[in-house]
Amino acid sequence: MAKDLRGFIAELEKQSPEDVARVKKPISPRYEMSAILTHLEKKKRFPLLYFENVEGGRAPVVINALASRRLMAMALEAKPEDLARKFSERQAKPIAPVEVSNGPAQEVSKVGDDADLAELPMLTHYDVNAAPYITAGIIVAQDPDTGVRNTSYNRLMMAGKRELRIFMAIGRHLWTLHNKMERRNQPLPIATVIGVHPLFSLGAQAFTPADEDEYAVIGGMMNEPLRLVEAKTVPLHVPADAELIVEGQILPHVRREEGPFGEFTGHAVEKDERQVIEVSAITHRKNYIFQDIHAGYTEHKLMGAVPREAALLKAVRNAVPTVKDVCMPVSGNCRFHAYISITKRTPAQAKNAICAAIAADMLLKHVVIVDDDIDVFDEEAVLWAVSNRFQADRDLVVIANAQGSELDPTAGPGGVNAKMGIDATKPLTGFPLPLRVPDEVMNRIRLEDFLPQLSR
Ligand SMILES: Cc1cc2nc3c(=O)[nH]c(=O)nc-3n(C[C@H](O)[C@H](O)[C@H](O)COP(=O)(O)O)c2cc1C
Ligand SMILES: [Mn+2]
Repeated sequence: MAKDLRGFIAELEKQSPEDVARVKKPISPRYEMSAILTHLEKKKRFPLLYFENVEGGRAPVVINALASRRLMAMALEAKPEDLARKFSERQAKPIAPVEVSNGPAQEVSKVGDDADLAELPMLTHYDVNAAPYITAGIIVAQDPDTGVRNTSYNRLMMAGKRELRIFMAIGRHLWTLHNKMERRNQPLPIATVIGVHPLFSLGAQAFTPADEDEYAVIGGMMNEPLRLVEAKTVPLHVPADAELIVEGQILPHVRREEGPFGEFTGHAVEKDERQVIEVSAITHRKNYIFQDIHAGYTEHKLMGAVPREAALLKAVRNAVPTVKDVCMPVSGNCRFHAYISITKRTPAQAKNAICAAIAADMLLKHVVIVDDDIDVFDEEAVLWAVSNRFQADRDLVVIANAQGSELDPTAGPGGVNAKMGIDATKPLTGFPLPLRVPDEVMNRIRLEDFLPQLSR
């Protein structure tokens, strides 16, 4: 069976039922689901949430399909600390998609004026949000000259029965495709894919060159070819096993107000004049599941971490072959901070690692390089290394006025911000020895023999 969202949930309920929480009481997508999620986040609980009974008889909603490294590790068949490595492995082996004549994603098809976005259970997360949004929509678009397909998550604001407004970060692939078409005074046909297997979500975010077909990258991530069907109203192929597809086009030379919207930084982004999508069809499974990703919450941050960590690992390895691990922690929105461990072999390699990391990821602001005895997934251990092995006058790198994210709340106009590198590695020689109880004694004196009640 093809990998899809409902198959993943069924598998999860079988293998790890405590990771799925079904809400049976009627609930509104306007703030109420967000309240449930907020209560759980405060308790640091991140189960996959399945809202079965959505007000107005609308489709059920799933949130948190990628809210923990453990869930992603399950999907990728890897250990949590190996996610970036496994992601890189699969990214290096794309699998071409296959075309099929029909698929569940088109069981119900509403074309033209029959399409109505108001039927979807789009969520309103925060008091500042201007309208309900599609937040788990993966936009597929094709380069008109090369035929290469791109995928990216983009927030989509509800603006009418058949109108969405879109935020495309400037310079990214989707923005570039739209820009190319706009210069020709033409619309860019797109399809928005909603409700997919977590591996689809991860593959869709891979850092890829513009000439690589992202459907093949997604296939590689899923370890099976993606099944595609012809879209109803746009010249594109769409995933046959998605829950829901919204077809349409990004209009040339049209800008209308989008936002405010609460973003991944935990802050609102102001309204601005942004691009407009005219919807031409909505297709879905008969009993489709709607997916949401809560902006600024753990899932949103973590799902972006793995593709970025994979890209960083690769870039830093070019500069420092003995790089060990990379973690982009939730405290840095999984984008602004990176903790990188290296097995240091030459006196100043940490500085090279800092430069490589900063150059590789535009969103990254702060990099901490530690020795390989520090677990980068243990934030306290990383800060311990900073406190003991770092001197600001010698080990700090600051780059002023670099390109960062437009969403960084402290950045200047156009997302210009500062980058900082912290070398928290010890010198190769002449540093005090770390503390250790002799290995022989650690292995001989076992907790289960002396304090069995505390050994688990
Ligand atoms: C949940 C989520 C929401 C996102 N929202 C947006 C968005 O609204 N606009 C945007 O430009 N990028 C957004 N991104 C980031 C893009 O999906 C990501 O940078 C993508 O890989 C860009 O691909 P591209 O360069 O191929 O267009 C989002 C990512 C995630 C995980
Ligand atoms: Mn791309």
